[in-house]
Amino acid sequence: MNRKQLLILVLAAATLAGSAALTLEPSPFKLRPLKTFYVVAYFWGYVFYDETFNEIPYMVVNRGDEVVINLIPASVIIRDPGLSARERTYVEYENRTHRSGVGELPPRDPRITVELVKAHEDGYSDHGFFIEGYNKGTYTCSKCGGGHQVRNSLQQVLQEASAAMGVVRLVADKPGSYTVYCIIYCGYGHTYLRVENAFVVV
Ligand SMILES: [Cu+2]
Repeated sequence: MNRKQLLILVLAAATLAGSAALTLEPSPFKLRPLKTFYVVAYFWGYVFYDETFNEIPYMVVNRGDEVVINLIPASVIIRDPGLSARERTYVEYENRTHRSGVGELPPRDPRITVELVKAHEDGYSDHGFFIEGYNKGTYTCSKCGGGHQVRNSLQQVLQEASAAMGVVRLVADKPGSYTVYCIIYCGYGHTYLRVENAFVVV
């Protein structure tokens, strides 16, 4: 090998090393911890679950984690079909709205039922989910698959109605507490479908 060949070899090696350094940050070879969450969106609120389907008050991850958030429309989950049919609502989750009140309507206000029924009848079966500060969001698509059937667990929903779900993927690179809110008009409570400090990066 003469001097010129050696120089070319060194240059080639340097170029490879340089490009490897440039691509180091998003390298597929560097494994990040993966955090998975499930969020049920209903009229009008979000319920957060960890990867083992335990309900949690908010989603906490570590800086650098890779995060997958699956958004599930409550319309593909019914645990009590009798009650749902009678009240024409998806009772399991919407009872939370009756208990907490929504917007101008205090807890147990009969107008809540009126607004819930109206939202269903107007066909607002989907919700969005947007993380302020990360500018990432998704939305559900109830008519994309699954339909309105009795499903007793989130596992069953994942098996039968995954096409209705939205997904957010992100790398948690900014520490802080972030608000999440709905980005699809879903009737009376849309403006109030908003949770402060729902996504926390420590
Ligand atoms: Cu909405």
